[in-house]
Amino acid sequence: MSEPPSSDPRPTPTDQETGAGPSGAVEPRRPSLAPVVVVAGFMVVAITLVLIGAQRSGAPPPSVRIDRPGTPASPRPVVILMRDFLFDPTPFVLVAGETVAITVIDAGLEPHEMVLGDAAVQAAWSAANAAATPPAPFATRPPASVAPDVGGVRVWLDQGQSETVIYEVPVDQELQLMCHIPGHIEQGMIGRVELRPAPEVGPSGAP
Ligand SMILES: [Cu+2]
Repeated sequence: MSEPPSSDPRPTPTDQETGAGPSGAVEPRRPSLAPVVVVAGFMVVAITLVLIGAQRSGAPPPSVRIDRPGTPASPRPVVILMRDFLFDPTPFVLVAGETVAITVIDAGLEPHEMVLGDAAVQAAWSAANAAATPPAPFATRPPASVAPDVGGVRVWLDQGQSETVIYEVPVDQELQLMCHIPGHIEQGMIGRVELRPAPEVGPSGAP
C-alpha cells in the first residue's frame, strides 16, 4: 500500500521529522509543535468569539445606552434597518417623551414598510395596506393612507431607499414595529420596542 517516495508531492521527511534519532529511539518533534501551537491559538480565539456571540444573543444588547434623550430642538438620531424580513435592531430602544430622528433604510431586496405605533396605529395601517394591495401581482399599487389623526409614523421604501422622519415618542403606549405588506409579518417583520422611562434628573443636574 505504501507509495514510493518519488511519487509523494510532500518533501521527503528528514530524520528529525520522522523522530528517528541516531540511537533509533523516538525523540520529541520540537519543530513540528509550531503549527500545533498556531492552530491551538486560532481555536482559542474562535471559541472566545463563539462564547461572546452566545452571550450577546441571550442577554439584552449591552450597546444600547442612551445618555441623553432627544429633544424637539435636538432630536436623537437613530437608525432602523429593514431587511428581508426583519427589523434591525430589535428591540428598538426609545425613551418615553423624547424626540428622535429615525433614519429608516431598506437594506433588503424587497420593498418594506415601517409602521411605528401602538395597536390602533398598526390596525389602521394593516387595513389600509390590505385595501391598497392590487388584485394582480404586477398591477400598479394604489397608495395606502389612513386618517390624519391615527398618529404613529409610517415609512414605505423600495430596495436601497432611505428616509428620515422626526418622531415624538409617546409616554404611555405599547409600541411596536411592523411591516404590513401582505405576508411580511408572517415572515418575521415585527419588531419589539423597548420604551424606557424618562430620566428624572433634569439637564442641569438638579432633581
Ligand atoms: Cu416588509
